[in-house]
Amino acid sequence: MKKTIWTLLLAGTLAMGGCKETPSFSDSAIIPLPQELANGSGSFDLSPEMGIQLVGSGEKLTKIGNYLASKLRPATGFDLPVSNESGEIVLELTGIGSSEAYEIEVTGDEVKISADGEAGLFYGVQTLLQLLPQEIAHSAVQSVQWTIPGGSIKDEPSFSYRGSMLDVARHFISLEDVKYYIDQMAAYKLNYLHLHLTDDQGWRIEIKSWPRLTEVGGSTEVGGGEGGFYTQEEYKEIVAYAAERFITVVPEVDMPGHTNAVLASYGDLNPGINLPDGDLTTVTKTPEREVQVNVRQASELYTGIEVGWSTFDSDLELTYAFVDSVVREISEITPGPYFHIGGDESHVTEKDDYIYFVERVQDIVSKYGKTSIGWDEVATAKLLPGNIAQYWSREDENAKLAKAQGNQILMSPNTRVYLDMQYDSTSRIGLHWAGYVDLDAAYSWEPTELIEGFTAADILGVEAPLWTETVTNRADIDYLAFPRLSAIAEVAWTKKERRSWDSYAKRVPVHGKRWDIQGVGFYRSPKVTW
Ligand code: TNX
Repeated sequence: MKKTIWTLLLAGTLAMGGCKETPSFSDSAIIPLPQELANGSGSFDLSPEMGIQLVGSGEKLTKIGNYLASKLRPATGFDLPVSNESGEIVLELTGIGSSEAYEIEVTGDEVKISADGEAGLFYGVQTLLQLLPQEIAHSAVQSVQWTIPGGSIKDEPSFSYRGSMLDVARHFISLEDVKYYIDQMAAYKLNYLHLHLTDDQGWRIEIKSWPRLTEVGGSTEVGGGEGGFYTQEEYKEIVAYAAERFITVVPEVDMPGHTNAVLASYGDLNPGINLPDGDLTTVTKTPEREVQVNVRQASELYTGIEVGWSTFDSDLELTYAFVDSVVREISEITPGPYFHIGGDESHVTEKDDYIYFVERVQDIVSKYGKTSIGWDEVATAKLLPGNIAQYWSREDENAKLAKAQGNQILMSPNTRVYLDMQYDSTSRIGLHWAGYVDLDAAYSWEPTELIEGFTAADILGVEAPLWTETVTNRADIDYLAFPRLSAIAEVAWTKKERRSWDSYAKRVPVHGKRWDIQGVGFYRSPKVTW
């Protein structure tokens, strides 16, 4: 008898050693870390005859089911039919609200994701994809046991705005690469894509009533490349692609500074710099060159990377007619609530002119039914109720001015979330005016603790900007955005008490394997063991 038990135990141990060990549920490398996660019993094996069952109704529910199937089919090779009748992966939508919360229950028989809102269900799907072995990221069939340990998750985000910004002005980013970035954002439950559509070096969105903006202003970029722009149809395509992934596009037209591409396209708008109207005189047209021009003549296109030297003329009525057309045309094709008016680094705009300009532009944005976001300097003006100041400069004064007016801020502290900062002095691209931002710096901070007197109620959320002075292609985007974007996504999603660098540093290497599989050329920060 004794001998039999020992034989059985030995056989069991050998069998366990023979197959790949299933990690426990709580060891799953989910980023952002769910708020509640508990081990269960047994484990679920995804197998060829299984399917996806939709419980509830609505067009988006079907879309989410199909999205999940499209993510599971390539690597598993399974059919995974999506139906209302049966299936072992159950997607249950109990409402149609805007809730981003979801729950997951994994047992031996089924995986059930339930949510009260469509976005929540979509996030549950993202979590499920991360619960599966990383081979699920392959685009060709893998012979893998598709096991998920038993357990349960209850999850919802800390902040309602979790974003990233692409500067498509300094270097134009193709439609295809923007979609690629949207896919990566969706995997980390980010829900706002801010497009910095205009700057000194380029204008990147078709405006039908001012066609030279793209003909002239879109014709180059930093370094003198050919630039580019999105037609309104292409912009709508980005908006729709993002919306299917529960991401809202926030368009930015940066003004009154950062406007040389406009001034090069329409001389009538060009005040020159610090000049009284109408004088023929010498003006600094670009930081590098002095040229004789008459004010109201087009400036030269600019392909350098200096900031803070161009401005609109805030006394000129044509300026506001221009802004009105631009805000109207972009708002018409932007379903999201926000319009970003820029407002940063207007170093050559007189303070009074700046305030007057920002207040008039806010009114125009509000007339077209949108809420303004502006870089934090806009808080020196009177903000309309509900408008947002984006904290970037580390000028706490600006953030405090916003709060004193009863307005929220969006957190983009440059020493933590600027994806264009170099990781360290050896980084092959990136700037370092705000210092070096390695992975631990991007991870280890708390939005509510950065500015004295601020609480969660004062903060709309967190956004990580990718400025593209040194970014020219997808490999450059990958190198600067990953892994940092995943760290910032966790700061925005997971509550402070749940977050720890040690835990993140153990989970992110699993994502590194997925990025390798997907061909994402991420930076192997020496701060973690990959
Ligand atoms: C500052 S951040 C800027 C951008 C530059 C960036 C480079 C902000 C609102 N303005 O114009 O691209 O630094 O890091």
